[in-house]
Amino acid sequence: MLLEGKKALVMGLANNRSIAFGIASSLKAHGAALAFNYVGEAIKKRVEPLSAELGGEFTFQCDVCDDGQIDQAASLVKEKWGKFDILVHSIAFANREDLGHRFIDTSRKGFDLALEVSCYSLTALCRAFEPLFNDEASIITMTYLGSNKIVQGYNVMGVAKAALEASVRYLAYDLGPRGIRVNAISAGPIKTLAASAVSSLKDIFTHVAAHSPLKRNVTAMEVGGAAVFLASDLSRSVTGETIYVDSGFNKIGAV
Ligand code: 1JT
Repeated sequence: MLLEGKKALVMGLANNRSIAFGIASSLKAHGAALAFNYVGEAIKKRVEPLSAELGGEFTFQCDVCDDGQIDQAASLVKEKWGKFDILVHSIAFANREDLGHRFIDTSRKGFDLALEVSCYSLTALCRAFEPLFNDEASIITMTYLGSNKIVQGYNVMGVAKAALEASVRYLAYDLGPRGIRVNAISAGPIKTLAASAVSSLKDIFTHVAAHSPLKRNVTAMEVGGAAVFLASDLSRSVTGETIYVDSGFNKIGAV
């Protein structure tokens, strides 16, 4: 098995439709041990049964906006596992009012919040976990096409994902000397809890199914396949990269 003996921390699981769930299932299928975070009591109630279903070894509270909780998470992971091999960052947030309307209307607070949760959190987690990563560890985050193309309504999330993809490159540079790799997966639209916040997404699903090279949408399990590749030794020279798992949609100019 590709990930036998590897330990994977999966951050951002909300329910069984989460991209984090597809990734965790795939990592487990290839032999990885798992642990999950949750943000508050409501999410904890959902994460614990899913963690049990996936044979998770422990769960822990970690709100990525709170440095104290990040430090506590690092202490707990150190106590439970010592070192670990795979970090999955599948976390994003923006105020609903900042999606779907005009980007120009994004407030300072809305901008800061989206970038703090969706982008800065990756750097904060990498720094806190740096001493706990085994050499040749793999860090994986999630992004979306709206980072480098206009996707009407994605707005401040597009700006946050652009900054996230740039963060992936700089983190790859800082952690590279230890063989630690940092990559992003740019997934096509998937019907998750986050996606349900967006009314125009229905049209995007229809558009991808009609116009992408593969003429279909993607699943969280397919994203999991790319995550297994990035987590494993098969990708040992791939770092700072954004891999598209989107039925090839990003390559279309006009049809
Ligand atoms: C968030 C949300 C991050 C939805 C997201 C996301 N990354 C991708 N999606 C799906 C999506 C969203 C929009 C879109 C196209 C795809 C919602 C909660 C905050 C984090 O534009 C039409 C808006």
